[in-house]
Amino acid sequence: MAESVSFDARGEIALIKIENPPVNALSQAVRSGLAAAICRGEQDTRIKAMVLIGGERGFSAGADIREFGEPPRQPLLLDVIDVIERSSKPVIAAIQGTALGGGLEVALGCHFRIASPDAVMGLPEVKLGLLPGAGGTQRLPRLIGVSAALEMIVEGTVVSAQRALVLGLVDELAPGGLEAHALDFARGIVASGKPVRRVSMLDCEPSDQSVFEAYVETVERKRRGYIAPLRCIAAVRAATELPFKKGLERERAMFLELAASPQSKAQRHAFLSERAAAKIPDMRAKTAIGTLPIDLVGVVGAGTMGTGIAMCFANAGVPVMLVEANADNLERGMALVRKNYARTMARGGLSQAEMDKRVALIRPSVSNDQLAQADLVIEAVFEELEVKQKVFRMLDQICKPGAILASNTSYLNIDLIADATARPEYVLGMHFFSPANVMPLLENVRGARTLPQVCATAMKIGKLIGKTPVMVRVCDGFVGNRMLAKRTRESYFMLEEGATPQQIDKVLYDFGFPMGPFAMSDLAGVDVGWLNRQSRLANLTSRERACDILDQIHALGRFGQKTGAGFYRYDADRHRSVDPEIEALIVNHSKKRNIERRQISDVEILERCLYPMINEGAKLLEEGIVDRPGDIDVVWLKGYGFPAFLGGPLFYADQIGLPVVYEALLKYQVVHGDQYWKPAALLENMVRSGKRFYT
Ligand code: 3H9
Repeated sequence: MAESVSFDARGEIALIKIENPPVNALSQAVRSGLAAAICRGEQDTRIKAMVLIGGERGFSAGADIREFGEPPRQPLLLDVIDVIERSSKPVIAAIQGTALGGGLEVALGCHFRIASPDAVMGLPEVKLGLLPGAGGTQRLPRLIGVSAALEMIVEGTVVSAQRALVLGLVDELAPGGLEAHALDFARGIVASGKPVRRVSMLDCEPSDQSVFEAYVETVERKRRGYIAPLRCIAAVRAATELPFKKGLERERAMFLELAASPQSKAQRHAFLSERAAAKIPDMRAKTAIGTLPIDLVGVVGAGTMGTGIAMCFANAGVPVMLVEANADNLERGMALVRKNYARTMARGGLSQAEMDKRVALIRPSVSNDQLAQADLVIEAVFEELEVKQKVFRMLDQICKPGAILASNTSYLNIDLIADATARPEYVLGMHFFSPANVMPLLENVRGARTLPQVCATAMKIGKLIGKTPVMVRVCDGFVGNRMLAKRTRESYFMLEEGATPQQIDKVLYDFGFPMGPFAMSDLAGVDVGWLNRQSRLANLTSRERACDILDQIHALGRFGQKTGAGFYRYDADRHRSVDPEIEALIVNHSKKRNIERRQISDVEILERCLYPMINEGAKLLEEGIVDRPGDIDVVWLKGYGFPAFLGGPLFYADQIGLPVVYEALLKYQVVHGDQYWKPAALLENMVRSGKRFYT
């Protein structure tokens, strides 16, 4: 028997334990170990029942994601689960930690399921561009009903043990020690002679077809462009229409189709890149690097960003001082916090007690002295170097030695900010994205002198507050905004050359972004974009300065959705419509600049929006701003709505072929000049040597 599954006879009960750290993924060794253990239990006449349990960190996180893409290796999980379910002796799944994907499918193949109260269960395959391919789509609706199964399978929702009990997914909770409880439970089953319950033998409740149609409609709206959720619905539907075995065949066929699809490949890449981004390569070997304790956080500035950041910590149960010199601004900030929580509560996402608890964790103050005890202070004041340096000078005086001082800057040089202090090794960037309490990305920026321990702490704290942290180095705009600036530049150039905001927005929307650059600008605020442009005018080329469409729209007081007009016009419900006034403004602008307007094709729009970003990504790698292409993809997936089914800009570039991107860069270089379109040396080298971003 493989070592990753142990078999231990405890009297007449066999304890079968999966031990495959870190998450008990169902690798080939685990699958064969499980099948062998069940057979051994079957054959051993002293054994009357079996308990299946996961060692240490959980039951199982499902199929081994790293095995996907390789030829399937026997035994298949499907067959192992069949062996479990067909066992003549009761098999009890004892679930602690996580039972996800194939892990939950194994539990569904068992005859009984008990769980510790802190366990969580789910079938999140859809998030990897897959469907549960080991019977999950056929067994779950039979056990908990079609509606609940659809929610778990199509949305990948993970449920708590308490909810699982209500749904009938587990038979009992084990508040004490799970292993002892499971052994007692098994003995009870043996003593009572209770027959085994095979989920595959249960009837699947017939379901009204409109349930499926409604789901399809929701998925097409909410998960635009994704194939897997639609296949998930079809698989559950098959459970209601076909006998179990036929349904299983249908599920398997769709699983194989999805597993081989580019979308799933991209989504698996996104999953693994996210995990890889959490580890800083040049620190991995230094095992002695610890992290600093963060028990109290300070946030300077109670504007939209500052309050959002404070909420992130309160949500994670970390006390946070919110400091703002102006009492009125502070009160406005706290009102915003309460409003945001109240909105979550109204949607059913938070109880009153939990909301009160979180608000109480945010301690407002007008006095900087309150920051003396903070272990980490995050500055979220106006985006101007001198302003930030002044704040850091003050923080350096007030904060205790060893406290980390972080800037939420989205562009500025962390090293220059650190120069304002006598502790540059404790200074770094922690770039949150707006709205900070919602957006998952945290772009951590290490300065030239930032201590490894400080970097490691920032990564750990990022994970603690539920963000996806990525570590980058100092450059103008870091990874995300530096790449975005290239897309923004081309979008405006195309406006003056002949495109319309709605045309550009539609191309990017159809590509899979939640919205295009102009709809985005209206949402974020034209005034916000304008302020940013003003602060960066010195960095712009003469053509970028002259392409001042944003300035003109700003001058009309059209600040976007909040004023009912920006690049578009908005009604009271914020529904968008094209505004002829803006079209006229753009046409007039082209005329004044002597630019002859022309038809710009959708292909050109897409190329001119995406390829400069890919080129800039290559430059970021070349300059060592990031260590891996995956870090860039994660920044774009988590911070800018790049569609996960395309895996991020650099993964996408590999898929369409780097020579294709390179040739297009050369084509535009001829028309628009070296300044904007010169291919990165790294890209050129990769194309010459037939390499890709990902091997
Ligand atoms: C499936 O089951 C298909 C079946 O229906 C059909 C089959 C026929 N495999 O996230 P973390 C690694 S599809 C391999 O940082 P956490 C992860 O890469 C699967 N490795 O920890 C990382 O490795 P490293 C459906 C996996 O505590 C390490 O474990 N299941 C897998 O924050 C720690 O991960 C899922 O989609 C895996 N399945 O969160 C569940 N899972 O240290 C996916 C994790 O080398 N997993 N790793 O970077 C998760 O959601 C989270 O990892 C989990 C732990 C909640 C389990």
